[in-house]
Amino acid sequence: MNPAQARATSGNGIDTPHVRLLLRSPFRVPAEVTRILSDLHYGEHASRVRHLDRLRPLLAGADQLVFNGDTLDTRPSRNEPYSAACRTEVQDFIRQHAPPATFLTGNHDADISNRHHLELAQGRVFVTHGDILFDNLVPWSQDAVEAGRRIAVERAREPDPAHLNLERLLEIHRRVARGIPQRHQSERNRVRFVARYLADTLWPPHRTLLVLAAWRALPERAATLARQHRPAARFIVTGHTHRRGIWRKGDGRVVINTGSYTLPLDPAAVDVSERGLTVREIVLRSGEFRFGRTLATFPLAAPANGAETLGT
Ligand SMILES: [Mn+2]
Repeated sequence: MNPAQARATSGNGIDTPHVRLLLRSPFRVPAEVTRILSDLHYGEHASRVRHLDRLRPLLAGADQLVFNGDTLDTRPSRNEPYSAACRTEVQDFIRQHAPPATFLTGNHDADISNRHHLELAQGRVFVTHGDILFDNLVPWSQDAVEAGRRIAVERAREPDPAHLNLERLLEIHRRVARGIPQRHQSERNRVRFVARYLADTLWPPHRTLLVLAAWRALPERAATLARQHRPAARFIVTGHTHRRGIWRKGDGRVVINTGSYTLPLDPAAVDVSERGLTVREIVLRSGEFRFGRTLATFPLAAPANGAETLGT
């Protein structure tokens, strides 16, 4: 593995300096921006990232990037050369055009790095792809039953299955996700892709209900995960269900889903700096992804009076 590949896949070069910066005084350090994107699904016909160059406007103004899972599909495929080529393209593009990047794993790219989550701003921002919120990875998929079975088997093998820490849970999800082969994702023929996509996702009709149920479930499950495993996290940033959204929970936590670059839904980007957290919509305009409206901004500075009760 050459150094560029190491940087693109290991995920080790970003969080340490960033965390260090965030620990310094806000008066001495310029606001360094970590930008979080997810669910590019590069290489799949359904993805609107047909060329990586389309992403160029999204790279400006970020000091570091976090790809929060499902950047592409690296699972076993009927077209391994294609999947491998997509991986190389992404790595080369990031190396040439982007600031330092961390790839967090998703269920489609469980081997893209060994990082399954990330904490920013002294743990106030917790970032993970989001399949950990579902005991079967992808409740709306035809793979859900098998994935759920394998996860249950793996969990039962643990010495204390009822009290697994987050790292262990994520490891199990990644191990199982790696073993679920691609379906329509690597199909290059457009007509066959559409046929397989529809077969995989629209039939039987109640799959739509499963998608809606997952959309509904995600915010509360994300907040619950934080309460159980990362009580200091005020913001939980996920992707996975492809539904962009910002949900303010009753306990003050905010759950943000950065959506997806696949049709028909829209993505968002989250910028984290020591000053705050900004969520912006991303629109496809003139063949490029660009920033659209600002959907929300939140302050991140620690309260001087210590009045904040979250995480205590
Ligand atoms: Mn996913």
